[in-house]
Amino acid sequence: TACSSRYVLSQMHPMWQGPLAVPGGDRQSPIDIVVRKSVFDSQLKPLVTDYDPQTCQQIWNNGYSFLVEYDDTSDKSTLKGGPLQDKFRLCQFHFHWGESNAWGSEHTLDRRLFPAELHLVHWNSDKYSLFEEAVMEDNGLAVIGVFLKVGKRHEGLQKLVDALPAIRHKDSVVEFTRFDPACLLPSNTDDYWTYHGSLTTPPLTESVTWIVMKQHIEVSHDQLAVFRSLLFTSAEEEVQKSMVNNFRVQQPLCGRTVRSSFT
Ligand code: SG6
Ligand code: ZN
Repeated sequence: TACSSRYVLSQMHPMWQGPLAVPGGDRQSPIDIVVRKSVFDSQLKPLVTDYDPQTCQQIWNNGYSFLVEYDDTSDKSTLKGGPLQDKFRLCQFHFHWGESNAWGSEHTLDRRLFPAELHLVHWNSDKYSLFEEAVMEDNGLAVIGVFLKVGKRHEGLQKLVDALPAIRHKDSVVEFTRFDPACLLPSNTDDYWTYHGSLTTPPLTESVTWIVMKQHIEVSHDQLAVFRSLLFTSAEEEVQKSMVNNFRVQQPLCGRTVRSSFT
């Protein structure tokens, strides 16, 4: 069955040279969140984010997405609360998006697709000493997912959008400082869904507590168009490929429960 399979199918991208061995297979991400099947859990606390914009370091095109990376050598930018028992350190955020506004998110709500999805990646610094260690372990990572909708221009996002032309090609990196990731969170972070899942790219390890925000943020069509002007390919390659549709296909729930912090 889909849930006992130890392999995942490759996707049409050089990063996915499959079939790939995955450690388990019954806790994969992303998933469709069926709102009426999610279970309210009164024990779920509000999220506590404490981000220091001074830890922001650089932005790079890794050939799959663009990453804004944070200094994670100390507990200066952290996430606590919500479904989490431990303290988690922010290491990077990135997005997934489509070639059109009709799709692009990894998670969906009652099968509804969003044009893009933000992922803020954190690792458990109470239990582990490096991201590389945490990524292999149960309860190692916590990722906040935020859906993007097309509407009015997002002021906070614009500083990021302005930096993208400098990292158009794969493997390009530029300095990027003092960006407060909290400006990309919705106004209400108390309402979210949470479930146990995996990274959505190799190594696909099932180490992630997913926290998907109920509230979306709004960005303009023009801002998303700049995301789409990035390239999967390096400057040396002859055939240049637009960076679009960098999401993983949805994975079976395999009996997992999605909990909600709200009714
Ligand atoms: C993105 O997602 C990033 C990459 C990787 C991947 O595409 O480019 O850095 O992130 C934490 C990590 O390895 C998986 O992260 S995700 O599961 O949050 N989508
Ligand atoms: Zn992601």
